[in-house]
Amino acid sequence: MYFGKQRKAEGSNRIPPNQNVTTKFPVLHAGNVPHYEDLSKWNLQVYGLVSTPKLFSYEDLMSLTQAEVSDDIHCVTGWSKLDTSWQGVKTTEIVREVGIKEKAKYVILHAEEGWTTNLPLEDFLKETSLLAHSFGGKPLTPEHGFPLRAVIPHLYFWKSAKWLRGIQFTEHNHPGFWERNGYHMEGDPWKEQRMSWD
Ligand SMILES: Nc1nc2c(c(=O)[nH]1)N[C@H]1C(S)=C(S)[C@@H](COP(=O)(O)O)O[C@H]1N2
Ligand SMILES: [Mo]
Repeated sequence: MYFGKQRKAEGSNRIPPNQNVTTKFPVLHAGNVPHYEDLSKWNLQVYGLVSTPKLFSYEDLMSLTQAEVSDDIHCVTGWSKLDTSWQGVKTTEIVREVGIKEKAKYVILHAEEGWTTNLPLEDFLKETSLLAHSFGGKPLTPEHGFPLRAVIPHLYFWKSAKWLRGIQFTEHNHPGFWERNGYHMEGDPWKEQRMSWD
């Protein structure tokens, strides 16, 4: 288990510049909320610059080592939510399953409806990065990404793809949905990397 808040509570300020704390849980996305009747048809494809590309069923993911991450999240539109807790599988655990090739430097997260986001491999593999199936101990609600979403708390929350269906490892940095529309390739809230020109 890893508790980011304990680390950050030691610092004097845990709110990144120009963010406001909310106790609500806003729902933000482009496109439609998918509803799954039958998870036996759902899978997660992990591919690209890996030694063994794999297709994980929901059951496969549940049989991997389970982990919990508690941390603050920061949306680029200005809200931050403190002490969110997520349960799922560490990104490092998935990488252990497929093996990363040396050339891999970036990751593209693929969601339903062709939505994507990109991030450096180093950020994807950070200790606090999780593939979450649950929030606060309960399965994700459809609006928040059921059955599986990425949670990358140290970057603006748009990098945390809901309705995750694919993880692709690449050599080059390919802009995703918001990144093609001007959002930052990295998205560090502490550096206020909101738009690509920030
Ligand atoms: N598939 C998908 N994931 C997405 C988005 C999206 O449009 N599509 N929006 C992102 C944005 S901008 C934010 S702030 C968070 C919001 O997550 P929440 O609705 O659970 O608060 O989801 C991120 N993940
Ligand atoms: Mo966002």
